[in-house]
Amino acid sequence: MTMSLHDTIAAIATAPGTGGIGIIRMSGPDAAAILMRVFRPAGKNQDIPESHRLVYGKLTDGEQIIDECMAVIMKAPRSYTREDVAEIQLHGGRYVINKALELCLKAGARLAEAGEFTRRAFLNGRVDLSQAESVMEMISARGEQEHRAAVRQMNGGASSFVRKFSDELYGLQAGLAACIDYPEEISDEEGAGSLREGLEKLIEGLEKAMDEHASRLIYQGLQVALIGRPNVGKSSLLNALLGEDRAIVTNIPGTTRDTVHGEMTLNGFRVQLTDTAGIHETNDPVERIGVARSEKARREADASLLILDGSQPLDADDVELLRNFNGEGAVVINKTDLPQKITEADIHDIRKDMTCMTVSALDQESLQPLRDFLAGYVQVSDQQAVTQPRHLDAIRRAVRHLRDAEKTLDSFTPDVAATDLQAAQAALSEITGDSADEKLLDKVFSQFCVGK
Ligand SMILES: Nc1nc2c(ncn2[C@@H]2O[C@H](COP(=O)(O)OP(=O)(O)OP(=O)(O)O)[C@@H](O)[C@H]2O)c(=O)[nH]1
Ligand SMILES: [Mg+2]
Repeated sequence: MTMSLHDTIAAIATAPGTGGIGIIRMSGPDAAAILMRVFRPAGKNQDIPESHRLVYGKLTDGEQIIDECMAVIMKAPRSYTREDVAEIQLHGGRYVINKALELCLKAGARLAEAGEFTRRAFLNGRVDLSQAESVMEMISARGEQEHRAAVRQMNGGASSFVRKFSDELYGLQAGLAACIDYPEEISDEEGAGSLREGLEKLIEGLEKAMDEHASRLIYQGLQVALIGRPNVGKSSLLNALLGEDRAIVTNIPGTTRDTVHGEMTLNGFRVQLTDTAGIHETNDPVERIGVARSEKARREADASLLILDGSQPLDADDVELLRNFNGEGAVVINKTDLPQKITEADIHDIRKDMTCMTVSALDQESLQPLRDFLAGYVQVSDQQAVTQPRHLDAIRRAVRHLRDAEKTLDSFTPDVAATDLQAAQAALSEITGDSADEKLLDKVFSQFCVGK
């Protein structure tokens, strides 16, 4: 997509549907002129409003009045896009808002592409690419931690971080260029030696900066599966943890046939709980599919809770599940409100290594240790790190190119190494957008909504 920065774009900035107010936003050299074709200020003064002053008036289609409204002009460069921006605040009815947009388009504006306002802010140098991205992340944040990551990025967190590495890399590139240009003064071994040291340091720094675990937690949440044989109280625990009546609970074994999902928040992170069909040998074709899904949920989860019914002695299915349990998670003995037939010691006889908790789905307070256990998985260091998936991808590629450069140094081909370093630099600059091509920008901004 190649677009002109010289035309004036318009879009509805507020969410679709009916609201208290709706906002039309325009940006570009003709924003003020177009506004004045559709907006009539109240009172005698019909001049273009002063910059950054909200003015009351009417939206008109020729002589016809469409709505009462407020309008504001923000002259460049003191605006979101650094261009002249005009906004109209109307009553938020669907008809009125669409009509207002149509009037602006008829008066000379072009409908904005997704993310085009923010793209202009980027192209005009008001924000770098990762800051532009953070706008969309702010809008789509579903939880506190996602929001926090967006704020960090909006304040230039990722960029300042990456620029530091990029500067170091420029240093190495300069050193290598000197080796290539002045072979008489710097021997290959000597040049390669100091370069290798610099590369190692840089790779180490970049690898330390990547926090894949935090990234997964922030953008996807923690996946937890509740597993166990039928009737132990998996669905009851799901409902109790969520505080809502999500899954069907009955005293009939085999009640849950399909996986049931629910989401809760711990430490500001999203935790997705998956209740599963009770696992046991069965000939019922529907149950068998359910059991297969349970096993899939367990494989895909970050952690699993193996639920046992404490009011019943361990049976063969329980023991088999215990023996085969692998990966992260814990054993949860449920129904402690009833007389108990299982102790933690029984569990540890079979699996010494597993954390074991006792709870009752009927007693919220008894669930606290379980919540605390899960909260242990959603701790991330507050250290500034790179967590945004696109940024992680760019750093991973940069590291790969740096490793290639190391290898080519071993074979004393400095010009090949120079190409690798350049490729690494290019990958890093994708994060800040310092040398972003159209394709990359299209990819980033296509995820935006129109009007932002
Ligand atoms: N007393 C007591 N009963 C419980 C507790 N948890 C669950 N139950 C009961 O145990 C029975 C089975 O509960 P469910 O939550 O449906 O069990 P499930 O593990 O999901 O069972 P399936 O879906 O068949 O695999 C129901 O009658 C629940 O009311 C508990 O902590 N204490
Ligand atoms: Mg169930």
